[in-house]
Amino acid sequence: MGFLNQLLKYKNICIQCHNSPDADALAAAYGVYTYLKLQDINVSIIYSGDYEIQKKDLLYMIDICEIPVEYVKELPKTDLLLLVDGQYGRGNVYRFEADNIAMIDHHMPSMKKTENAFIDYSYQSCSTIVWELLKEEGYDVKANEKLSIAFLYGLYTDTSSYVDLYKKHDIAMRDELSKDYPELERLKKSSMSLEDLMIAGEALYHAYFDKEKQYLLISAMHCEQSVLGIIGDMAIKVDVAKVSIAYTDIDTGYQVSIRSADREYLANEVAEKLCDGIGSGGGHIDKAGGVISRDCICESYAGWEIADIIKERMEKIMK
Ligand SMILES: [Mn+2]
Repeated sequence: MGFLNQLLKYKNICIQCHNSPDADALAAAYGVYTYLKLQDINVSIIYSGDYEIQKKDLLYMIDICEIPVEYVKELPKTDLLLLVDGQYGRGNVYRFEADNIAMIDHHMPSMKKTENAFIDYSYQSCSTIVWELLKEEGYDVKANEKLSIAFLYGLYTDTSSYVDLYKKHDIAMRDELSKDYPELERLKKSSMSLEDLMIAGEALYHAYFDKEKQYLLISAMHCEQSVLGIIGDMAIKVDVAKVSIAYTDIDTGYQVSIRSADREYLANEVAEKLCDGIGSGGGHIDKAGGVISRDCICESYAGWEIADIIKERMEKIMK
């Protein structure tokens, strides 16, 4: 029995996205919703927190994919609360009390494995996990164009516009679902807001350059992964930079995007070493990415600034 199938014992299921849902959370929720609906489960998609979705690309995604997501302050009556792209008890997931809780997530686990929690951070998007869970139940995702678009956009935004995409399951989903979708092209070209443009400009303006080791370190205010990717792509074009590292804070820690212009320092190796023991990183030889977990650095680098942790690690990596 697959993971989704075992949830069918609950007749009323509420799928909760993390606060300020992103494309990946919405797509993952929509994937689970689609399956449960087919099985005649009374199912809804909700999120809470301080803000309602405002980003233009997400509103367009909800519209064209017909994702029935609702912003709520109170949990509708439900037998099971199913969290996607987040974990119960985390700061970015509004805490509702519920008798039964399940989770599907691709972030570092903050709890022990239970039969109701599918948490695997070897996936780059939660959409990929749900895509696999649907396949396990014999559901043909490719035949559902709206869901395909949602999954692809979820993966796209969680991997800096596919640039940091490197895990095999995630690549397999992109390859299987990819098709000429004009709606998806439009989504991809509206993933940045004017504010993001300013964040990128500001981050680049304050770039730190290590003259001796020749790497650029760029701190961006809280921004989308796609923006980090754009910053990295631009920074690595600087003539004296061998490596560039751009990072931004995310709820669970820091998202890092790495570029390399020097074969002595491969981006994937820099990413792996930079995140070793405090998160996970990897990618291609010239472009890579990673995540540094706040919980991990609180343990091993208590009181340190993230920039100092990266500098200390780069000192060893580029020796
Ligand atoms: Mn995600």
